[in-house]
Amino acid sequence: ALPHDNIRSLSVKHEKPSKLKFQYGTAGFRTLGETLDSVLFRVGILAALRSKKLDGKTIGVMVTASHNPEPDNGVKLVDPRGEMLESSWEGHATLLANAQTTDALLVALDEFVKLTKIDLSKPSRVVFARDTRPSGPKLVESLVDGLEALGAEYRDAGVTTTPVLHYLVRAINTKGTKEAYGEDTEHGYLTKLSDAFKKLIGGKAAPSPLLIDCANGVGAPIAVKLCEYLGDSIPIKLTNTAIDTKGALNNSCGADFVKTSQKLPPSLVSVLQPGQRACSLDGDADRLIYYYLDDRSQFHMLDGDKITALVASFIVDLVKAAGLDEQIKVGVVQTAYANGSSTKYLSERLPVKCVPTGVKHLHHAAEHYHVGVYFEANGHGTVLFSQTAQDQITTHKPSTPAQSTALNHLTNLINLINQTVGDALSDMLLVEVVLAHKSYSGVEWDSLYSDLPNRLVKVVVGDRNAFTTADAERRLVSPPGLQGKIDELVRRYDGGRSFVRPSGTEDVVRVYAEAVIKSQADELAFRVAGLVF
Ligand code: NG1
Ligand code: ZN
Repeated sequence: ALPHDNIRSLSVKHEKPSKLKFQYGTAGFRTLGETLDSVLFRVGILAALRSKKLDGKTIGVMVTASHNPEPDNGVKLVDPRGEMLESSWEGHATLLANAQTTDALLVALDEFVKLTKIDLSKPSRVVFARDTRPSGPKLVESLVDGLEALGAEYRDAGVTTTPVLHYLVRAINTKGTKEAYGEDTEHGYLTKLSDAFKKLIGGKAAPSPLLIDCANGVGAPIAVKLCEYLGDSIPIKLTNTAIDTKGALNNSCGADFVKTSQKLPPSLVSVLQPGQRACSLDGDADRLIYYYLDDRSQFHMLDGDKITALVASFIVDLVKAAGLDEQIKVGVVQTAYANGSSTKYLSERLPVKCVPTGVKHLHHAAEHYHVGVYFEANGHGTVLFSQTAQDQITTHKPSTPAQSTALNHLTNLINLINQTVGDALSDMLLVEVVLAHKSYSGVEWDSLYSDLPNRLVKVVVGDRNAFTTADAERRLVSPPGLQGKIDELVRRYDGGRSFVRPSGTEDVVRVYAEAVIKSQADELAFRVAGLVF
C-alpha cells in the first residue's frame, strides 16, 4: 500500500489553495508561480508512480513556463523516451492536483493506484530540472517533498533547458543498450551536438557571425557553454543573457515576442547589422525564430515554417544523393497556423499533413514517415528519423564517393538533431549547417517562398469550451452557424483564410487570418474576432 503517514506528514506542508482549479494542458500545469506549491508536491508523487508503472524507468520533470511572463511557472512530465507524458495520464494529473485536502488526495491516490494497476514494490526514478525563474527553487523543494513522500530515487539536473532535460531522460533510459542516445550529462549533450556540427560544417567556409537573443532565460548559460564546445567552428555573439535581472525574462525579447509582434526586439535595434543573421530562443530554449534586416533595414522573419522548408529540402536532397530515395520517404507535419505559402511550397515537393496544435500531435504524426520534419510556425519542432531510416543509413553500401559523403552527412544529422523534442540550440545548428552547405544568406533562404501577411488575435470569451473544432482545427463545429459566417467573410478577401480555435494553454479563443495584403489580413482577423465575441 501507499505510505500514507509519510505522504500525509509532507502533504500538510503543501495544502492546495482553496479556490484554484488546475489543469494539465498541452504544456503541463502552467499558471502564476506562487500558486503552484501543492501542484509541484503532487507532481512529485505522480512522477514517482509513473516510474513504478513503467518498471522503474526514469521519468523527467521540467519546471518552466517557457515563453510566458516571468511570474508564471509550470511543470510537465517527460516519458522514458524523452517524449511528452502519455496523454491518458494528463487527466490523472489534473484529478490529483485538484483534490482539495490531504485526505482527499490520499483517497484519490489509492483509487488511482488501483485503477492503473501500479505495482508499488517497483523502484521509482526521476530526474528533474528547472529554468531561471525566481519561483523555481521553492517549487523544486515542493517537488522533492513529493518524491520523498514515495521514497523515489531522484537526480537534480539543476538549471537547464527543457531540451537538455528531455535528452537526459532518453540518455539515462537507453544507457548500455543498442539505442544508446549519448552520455547522460549536460557535457554529453554538448559534446554530441558540437561534434556532429563540426563534422557537418567541416571544409565549408566559416559563416559570418550569428547573433543569438537568449530571451534573458536559461538558454543563455547553456548557449555560453555550447559556444565553448563549438570553438571557432562558428562565430556566435550572444545577447539578452541577463538571467539575474528581475523582470527581464521574455520581456520584449525572445522567440515568442518576435513571432507575435513580427518585429525586432528593441534591444537588438542598435546591435543587428543589415545582412547579419540573428535568431531568438524562448524562455526554456525549445523554440527558435530567425530573422535579418535587409539593406534598407527592413525586418524579415524566418519562422518555423521557413525552417521546415529549408531543412526538409536539404534532407530530401541528401537522401537522394545517398541513393536512398526509394527506401526513405521524407514527410512534413504542420498545423493550421502554418503560413499558406509554406504549405503550398512544401506540398508541391513532398507529403504534408496537418494536425491539431500542440507538439505531441505533430510528433506522433511525424513518426509515421521514415523521416518526419515538423515545426510549429512559432519555431517549436524537430526532425524524426525512424529506426527503419536509421538502419538504411547505417547499412547502405555507397557505390560512389558522392553517396558516401551524403550518407556521412545523414549520420551526423541524426546526432545533431535532438529527436526527443524541439530544441532551439540543436535546431539553430541544423539551420546553420544547411545555410553553410547551400551558401545561403538570410535573403536566399527567405526567398524560398513569400509569406502571406497574417494576423493572430486573442479573444476573451465567456466559455471557450463552447468552441469545438474539426478538420485539424481548421473548422468550427460549435457554436452552431458560426463557421458559415466565417466562410462568408473569408470569401470576400483575396487569398483569404481564417480559423478559430480555443487555446489549450490560456483562457482565450484564438483567431488567425491571412490574406494577400497585410491590411486585409488584419481586417479579416478583426472581423472574424467580431463574430466570435
Ligand atoms: P495554444 O495556447 O493552444 O494556442 C500555444 C501555441 C502552440 C503550442 C502551445 C504549447 C500558438 C498559436 N499556439 O498553444 O503552438 O506551442 O502553446 O506551448 O502558437
Ligand atoms: Zn518553450
